[in-house]
Amino acid sequence: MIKLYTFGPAFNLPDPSPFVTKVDLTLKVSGLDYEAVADVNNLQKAPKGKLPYIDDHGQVIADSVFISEHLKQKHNIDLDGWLTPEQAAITQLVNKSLDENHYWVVVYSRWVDDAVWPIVRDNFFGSLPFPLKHIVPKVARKKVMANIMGHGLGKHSKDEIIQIAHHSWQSLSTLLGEKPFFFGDHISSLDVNAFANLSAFTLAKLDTDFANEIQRYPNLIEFTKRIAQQYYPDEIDM
Ligand SMILES: N[C@@H](CCC(=O)N[C@@H](CS)C(=O)NCC(=O)O)C(=O)O
Repeated sequence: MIKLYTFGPAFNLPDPSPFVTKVDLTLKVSGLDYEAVADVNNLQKAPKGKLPYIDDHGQVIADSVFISEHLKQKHNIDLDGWLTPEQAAITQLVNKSLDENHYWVVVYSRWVDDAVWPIVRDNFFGSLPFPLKHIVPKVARKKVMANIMGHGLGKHSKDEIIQIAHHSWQSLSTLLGEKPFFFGDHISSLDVNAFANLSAFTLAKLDTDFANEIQRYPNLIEFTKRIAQQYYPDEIDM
């Protein structure tokens, strides 16, 4: 059985990481037999120092994109196999935009925003013994702050980051329209990745300004609810 290494559920989400959620949902949609191994210490064993990674009968693959590629090569699982070449190209680029830009908005909303950080800190680190519960979150936050600065998103003001988020949400909302999924009646990797990213604001029990702002796009809210109802009826409280 495939083992998927995750952080474990948080904030009413199957996983706090959009990348982990992306792979988890891909595996659910594919119907392959898999087991999610939830442990924050998985990070220490991760081949690229990041989650997710999978162990497929001894074959260890890190990174959500390479995991998808592996599922295609080894198990013939391709959520985009039915798309036209043009739709597949759009999917590639929108997925990159979600991974490389929207993801950092999610990171900002949790780790940088002072209004939300104490809740995130207690959720992630609250169960550590003294004095680790005071030291580890400080070190971790410093590292995330350095990463988001290095990426560049962290250099913007909160209002500017909200604007950047609106650009993604507006485009996704237009692309989705009133359809059940981005390309009609069937799920594709774009739906999976959009769910993984948008649910961080539409379904997470975290009262961020971003969660308020995304309310302007009812079709995106309904989209994430529909996917949650279908694939996470017991894990996500709606
Ligand atoms: N390109 C990777 C990104 C994975 C990633 O950034 N994972 C984050 C969690 S969302 C992580 O493990 N961060 C821990 C760290 O950087 O120390 C993928 O697609 O899987």
